[in-house]
Amino acid sequence: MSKPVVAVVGRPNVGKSTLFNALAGSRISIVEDTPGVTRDRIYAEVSWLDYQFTLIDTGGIEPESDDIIISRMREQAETAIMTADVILFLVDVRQGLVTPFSSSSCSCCK
Ligand SMILES: Nc1nc2c(ncn2[C@@H]2O[C@H](COP(=O)(O)OP(=O)(O)O)[C@@H](O)[C@H]2O)c(=O)[nH]1
Ligand SMILES: [Mg+2]
Repeated sequence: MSKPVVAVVGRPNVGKSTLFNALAGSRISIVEDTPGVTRDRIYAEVSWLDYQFTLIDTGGIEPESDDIIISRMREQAETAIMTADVILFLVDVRQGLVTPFSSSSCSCCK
């Protein structure tokens, strides 16, 4: 049986790559203060407690942007969401859900 797939998604700069690296046990994904450093999907085979799964780090979702790179990052995140068995949606506790996710902003959530 194939391993479950877990995708880490959320807005840029909320700590997705930090969590990804912590679970992967290695600094695979770049952690930066600058949003938008991770632009594609990054995979790691993870063994955490007694669980084995494939973990995906994503570039972050900015629903309101028309910027081409940010749009591509959103598509990458949407692909990860559609691939995943489990979705870890991270938020910055200090900022909360600052941008409402309308049904038009994320095609995979329609
Ligand atoms: N205070 C605090 N900073 C964090 C935490 N997780 C990540 N960071 C910092 O937030 C910044 C963005 O982290 P990163 O993992 O690259 O976010 P990503 O863009 O969502 O992947 C980096 O400077 C991290 O060191 C956390 O739990 N607490
Ligand atoms: Mg990142």
